[in-house]
Amino acid sequence: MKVLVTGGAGFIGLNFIKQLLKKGIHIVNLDFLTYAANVEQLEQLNSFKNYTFVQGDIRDKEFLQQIFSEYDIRSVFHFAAESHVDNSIIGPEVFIETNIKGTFYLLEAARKHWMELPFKYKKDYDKCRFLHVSTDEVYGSLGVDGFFSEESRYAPNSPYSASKASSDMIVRSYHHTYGMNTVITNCSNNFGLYQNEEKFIPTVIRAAINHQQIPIYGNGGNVRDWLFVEEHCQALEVVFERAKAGSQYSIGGNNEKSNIQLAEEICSILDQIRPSTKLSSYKELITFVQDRHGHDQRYAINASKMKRDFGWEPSDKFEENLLKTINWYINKYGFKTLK
Ligand code: NAD
Ligand code: TDX
Repeated sequence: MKVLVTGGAGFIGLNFIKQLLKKGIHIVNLDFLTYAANVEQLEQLNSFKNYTFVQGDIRDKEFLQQIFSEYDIRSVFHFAAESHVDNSIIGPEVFIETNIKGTFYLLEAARKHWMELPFKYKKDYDKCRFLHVSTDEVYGSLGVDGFFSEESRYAPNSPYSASKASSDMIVRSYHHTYGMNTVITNCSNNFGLYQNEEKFIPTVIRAAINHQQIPIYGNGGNVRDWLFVEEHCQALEVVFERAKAGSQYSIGGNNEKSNIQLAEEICSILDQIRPSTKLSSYKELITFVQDRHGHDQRYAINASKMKRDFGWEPSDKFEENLLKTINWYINKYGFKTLK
């Protein structure tokens, strides 16, 4: 019996697999290896005996059915997705295909495999679990006040968030209709090691150390709630182990920053640990550029259900984790790119 992780070559999936492998759990990592995959990092995982990599597409339903039977999958952590909002604005179709249809095919493969297993008791079927990793963006945008929680109304604004919202609804329906043991998590913005360079924090670091303009959309006043990826991964394990079937959890960092505030914070850290040879501060590179279409103003999570049910809460180690992240990116491309 093995645990299926989809999208395990991506940012969060890779962090998650590293966490689980250390515990001796056997993981099957199913990833299509799109542009977002961390191929070099994946190779290091091959040294674990309890790890199997399968390259494949969640849009391929026959292939998914084979995987469920071949590895007798009874636990699923579903990360695989197209994840970048800007890409969804330029080309939404692959978001519909991967995030909606891909999730549907995966649910179907799980349902068919689990229903065909010769379980003597319904409780054995109920032990098979499908955890769907989703986002706070399904709830749309907040004004200056308030927080998203499990009770918030779905109001997605981008093709990305609409595709994630749709996938959440399909997962929900599989619990209500087929009694499948599903759980949905909606997390705020993650940061940390292995994040694709298209995302905001890697963009700021890369631009700064290359002495390029640091692009800030609009006036930089948009707010995100940042959570260190390893804390998100721990939260997912807790939810998987302890949540009730059909439940949903909001996960957040309790750590709101406007984009301009965060960019300046990163620049200040870089000024200390890797001062520019040309500028008195990297902040001089900050440039306001055209805003993202339909740019959500503010995301913030009330994660009190996670605390109440499981005692989980985010740490207050943002600065320490941001420094760790910056150092990792400097090692990744700092020395060779600094002019
Ligand atoms: P990512 O873009 O870094 O990685 C996605 C992975 O999925 C990649 O390895 C890619 O190769 C794989 N993939 C894409 N299409 C596939 C397909 N058709 N078949 C198989 N694999 C495919 O994404 P991420 O930031 O690690 O996000 C992981 C999940 O977490 C996503 O579902 C995302 O919506 C959700 N999420 C992300 C954040 C965040 O801040 N990054 C926050 C909340 C929720
Ligand atoms: O160059 C940039 N300049 C800029 O100002 C980029 C790439 C982003 N931004 C802004 C847009 C957002 O307000 O920074 C903020 C964060 O942007 P992203 O890193 O693209 O993240 P976001 O759009 O908030 O979505 C992320 O969090 C929720 C993930 O990409 C999603 O997958 C997740 O669901």
